[in-house]
Amino acid sequence: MSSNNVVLGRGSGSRIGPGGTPIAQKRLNTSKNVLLKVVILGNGGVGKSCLMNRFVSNHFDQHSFHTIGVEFLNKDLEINGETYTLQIWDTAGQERFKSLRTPFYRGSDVCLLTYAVNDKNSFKDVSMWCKEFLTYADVKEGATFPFILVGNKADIAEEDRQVSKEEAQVWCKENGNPSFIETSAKDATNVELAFRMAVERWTKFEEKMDRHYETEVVDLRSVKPPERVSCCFSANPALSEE
Ligand SMILES: Nc1nc2c(ncn2[C@@H]2O[C@H](COP(=O)(O)OP(=O)(O)OP(=O)(O)O)[C@@H](O)[C@H]2O)c(=O)[nH]1
Ligand SMILES: [Mg+2]
Repeated sequence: MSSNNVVLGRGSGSRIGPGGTPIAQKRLNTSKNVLLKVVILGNGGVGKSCLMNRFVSNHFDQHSFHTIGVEFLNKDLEINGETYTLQIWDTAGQERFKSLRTPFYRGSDVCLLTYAVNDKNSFKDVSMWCKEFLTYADVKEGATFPFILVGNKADIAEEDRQVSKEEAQVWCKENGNPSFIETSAKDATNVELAFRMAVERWTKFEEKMDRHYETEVVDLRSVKPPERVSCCFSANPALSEE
C-alpha cells in the first residue's frame, strides 16, 4: 500500500499530465515506481468499493455503505520486474453524487467500467458511464483510452445472472474493444487480475502513444533560428543605436 519513490504517470486523461516521462524513459529508471491513477465507475451497488477493498486490503464487507463523493487508496503491483503504484479512485455511483465525483476524473490513466452480472440495468448504464468519463476526464484519445469492462458479482447463482459473458463481449466489440473480465469481490475471483489487466492495457496504450510521438519528431537542424530581438539589441540597426 506504499507510495514511496514515485514517478507520476503521464496522466493520459490530459496528455500533458504530471510527470510526463515517456514509458521508454521510465523503464530505464528501475529504482522508481510508476504512479497510475485508476478510476472505478459504475452504478451504485455494483461493488466498486468492495473491489477496491478486496484488492488493497483483501477484505470484503457484506454490508458495505454507499460511497459519498470519492475515496482513494494506493497499492503497489509488480509486473515484469516493474513496480506500479496504483492510486485507485473509488467513486459514488448514485446519480445524486454526480457533481462530487466528476471533478476527479481528470488525469486518469485507466478507467474500470463496472457493472454487476445480476443487474441488467447496471450493464445497460455502462455506455453512460463511458460517456460521462470521456466528458469530464477531457480525454483526447477517447477511442483508444485504456478502459476495462468489469462484470462483478460473478459468484452469484446462475439463475440470478442477468448479463451473459457473450453480451459483454459484444458490447466490447462495439465500443472500442476494451479488455473484459468478470470478478467477484466476495470470493476474490479475478480481482487482482482485473487491476493487472488495467496496468497492461495502460502500458500498451503508452507504447502506442510513444511510437506516435516518435514519428512526429521535428528535426531541429532544419529549423531556422528566429532573428534576435531584445530590449537592448534589435535586428534593425537603426533601433539598436544608442
Ligand atoms: N455477491 C456479491 N456481492 C457483492 C460483491 N461485491 C459487492 N457486493 C455487495 O454489493 C453491495 C454493494 O457493494 P459496494 O461495493 O458498496 O457498491 P458500490 O459500487 O461501491 O456502490 P456505491 O458506493 O453506492 O457506488 C454490498 O452489499 C456488497 O456486500 C460480489 O462480488 N459478490
Ligand atoms: Mg462505493
